Amino acid sequence: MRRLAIATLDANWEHDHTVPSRTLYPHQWSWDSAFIAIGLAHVRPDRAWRELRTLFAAQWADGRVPHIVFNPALRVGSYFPGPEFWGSAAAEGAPAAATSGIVQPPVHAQAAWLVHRRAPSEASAQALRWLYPRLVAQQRYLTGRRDVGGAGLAAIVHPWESGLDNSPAWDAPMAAVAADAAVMRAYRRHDTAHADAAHRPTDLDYARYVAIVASYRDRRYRDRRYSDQALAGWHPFLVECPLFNAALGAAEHALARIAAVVGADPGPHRDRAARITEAVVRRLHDPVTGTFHPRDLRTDRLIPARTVLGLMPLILPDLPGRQVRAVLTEACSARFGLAPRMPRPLPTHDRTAPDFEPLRYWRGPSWMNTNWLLWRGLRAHHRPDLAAGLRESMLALVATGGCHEYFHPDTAAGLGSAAFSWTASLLLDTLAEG
Ligand code: 9WN
Repeated sequence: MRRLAIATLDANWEHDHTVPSRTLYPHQWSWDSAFIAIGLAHVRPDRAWRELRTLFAAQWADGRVPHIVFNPALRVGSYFPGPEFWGSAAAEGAPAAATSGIVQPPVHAQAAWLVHRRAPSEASAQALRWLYPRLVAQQRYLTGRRDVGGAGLAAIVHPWESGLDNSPAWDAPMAAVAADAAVMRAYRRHDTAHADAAHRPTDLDYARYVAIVASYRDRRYRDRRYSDQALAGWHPFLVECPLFNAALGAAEHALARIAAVVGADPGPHRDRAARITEAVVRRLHDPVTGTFHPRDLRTDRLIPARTVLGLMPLILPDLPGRQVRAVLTEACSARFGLAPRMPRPLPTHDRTAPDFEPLRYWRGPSWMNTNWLLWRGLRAHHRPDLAAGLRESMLALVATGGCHEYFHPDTAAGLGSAAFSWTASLLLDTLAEG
């Protein structure tokens, strides 16, 4: 399995970054690169730093780290929506490279810390010194311009920003986005040429994805908080996501550790981490269901769907005991099946829900990254029994399905891309840290 993982990452290496998949995602993706660096640290540490440096070289002047950095060498049409659709060059403060204008969960500080901790050296400390101000700027953007709700959390402006694109969590806010599936006749979807359409988002989903991007792009991705351009006034999709904001808080914990290495003050990071955790609990935890839910800022209501996103605040090391227990109850229920002995890792959606779909992308299949995050959270909260059960099931998943992008949650049959980078890299980390 280790050999398969290394071969997958080597085959997906593209001169200064790793593509998530040669067929489906041939450019550089933001949170993929963080997960990829974590695995590369075990086998190709120089490349791990290169991966993060390439991504942050495309950071915008306002601090946003784009979710896609496009490879200019690829032909038009190698991914939809491509650079011509995003039009980043017309936006103020965009880098020279063509990028998207949206972000993904900020798991990069955590990744940088893990890469350094794996083999601390003068070279890794130097890499941290380069990254530190950039990671701080990323946090400042997210907790500043993106604090649309005014509570110290970041709002996502597109389901793609969550990383769990078509999660049932987004059905309600997406239903309010005006779009017609027929507009997709004007475009050529690239994903359905490489993966089974029944395993991917629908055309109506895509019509809405495109409409939300167009709305943001046409305002040149401006998102000042207070002005006639404030996002709250016009943007059709604004949500506080538990995974995204748990990553935001975990990043401050990682930055506190990085600060100590680079000679900066860890104190402000610890303070910010505490404030984010408090806000995640206050704004996103529902004492009735016991789990966390996204908050739709358009209605100021929690979204009722119980998806794997609701378990992700477990990655916050300072999550209060009450919420830790509640999340573990949810994770160990029939909805998700966490146990000291478990045949399969967690699915991405509540197995008992009527809209659970075992084959469709983020609406049921098991993914390595959400399970890896939960595994880390279980270890941080001293549950070695559950962490060990989950780890075994993750290894069995890849042993059965290979380095696929996602997996049937019962059979572990591989779905989507057959050579997916973060499956490979997180497998390496899971194997190494038994
Ligand atoms: C849109 C690259 C990315 C992941 C996301 C995953 C998928 C893109 C797509 O692929 O999203 O960003 O085209 O479907 O949902 O989490 O980062 O692997």
